[in-house]
Amino acid sequence: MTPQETQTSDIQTIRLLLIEDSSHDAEFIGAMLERSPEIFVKLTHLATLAEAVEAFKKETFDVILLDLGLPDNHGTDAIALLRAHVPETPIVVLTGDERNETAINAIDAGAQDYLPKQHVVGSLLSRMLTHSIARQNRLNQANTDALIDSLTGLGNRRSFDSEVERRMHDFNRHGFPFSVAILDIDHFKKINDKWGHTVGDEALKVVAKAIAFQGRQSDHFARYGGEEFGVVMPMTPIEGAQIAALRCVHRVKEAVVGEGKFSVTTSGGLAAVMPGDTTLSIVERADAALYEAKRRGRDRLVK
Ligand code: GH3
Ligand code: MG
Ligand code: MG
Ligand code: MG
Ligand code: MG
Repeated sequence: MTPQETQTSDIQTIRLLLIEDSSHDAEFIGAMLERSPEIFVKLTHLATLAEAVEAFKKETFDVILLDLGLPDNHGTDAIALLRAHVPETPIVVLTGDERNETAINAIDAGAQDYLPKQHVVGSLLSRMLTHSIARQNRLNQANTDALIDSLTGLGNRRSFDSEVERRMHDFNRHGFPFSVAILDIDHFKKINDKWGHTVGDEALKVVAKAIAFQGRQSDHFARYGGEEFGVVMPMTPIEGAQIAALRCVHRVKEAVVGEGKFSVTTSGGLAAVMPGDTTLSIVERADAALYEAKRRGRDRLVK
């Protein structure tokens, strides 16, 4: 029987990456965790940061146990490097250095916890690992929740803004083009008035689904405001973006709401990034185009 088969449901399986250059220390830690009854550890042991960075391309870990004295990186810089690669994975620092200053530096650099090797005992280490993972999971979940629109499951305004910011940075730094579309449901107030707010909410979900359907993997969809949706299209100049945004407008029109009772139309404004743009100016240009689409009679896209 494998260890996994013997576990009961309240024993946690932890995918642990141990970065430790001393094979003696690594064996000691491995043996200790094996004897810890409250966790089952799937241990990966690597001796350098370079190997760890390579491993992140293929594998996911629940927690990293990091020796601070490594041949290719001595000290807390290692923490910053790991966080840059796997920002959502908690790091517990293990070191032979008992000074308070080292502990403080490690925590400041982003480690979740700190344990001098002299004080390692199995039950303490296993608790540190499980608590670090639990804390990080709550943080990751909160970060995700903060970016999601709960009604439609798309990104929210904040996620839209941060996506535009990220693409603007890529444009300024590397010249990567991108486009932004804002789509607004036409006469939505009338729909709420006629069918009620619950059906209105259902319409928002249907529209969200139609807009996000079959977009490119890299396209980012968000509910930007009440009945407005934002689409950020990375690596997409205006011609391609126009085709994609028009497809959104058409798909919304085809979708039915309220068990086939009715359908809705949208108006869209489109803008592609230009030299000198800011995150504000590109969104304002898309907004101005949207206003123009409304003015020209709705159910259309203006760039
Ligand atoms: P226009 O074609 O000019 O965009 O007209 P409109 O009625 O869509 O625009 P207006 O800005 O006047 O009204 C937007 C309406 O969207 C107001 C509100 O009734 C509705 N709305 C906004 N957020 C929500 C929501 O979360 N749920 C529901 N059911 N309705 C919403
Ligand atoms: Mg060591
Ligand atoms: Mg070392
Ligand atoms: Mg609106
Ligand atoms: Mg509207």
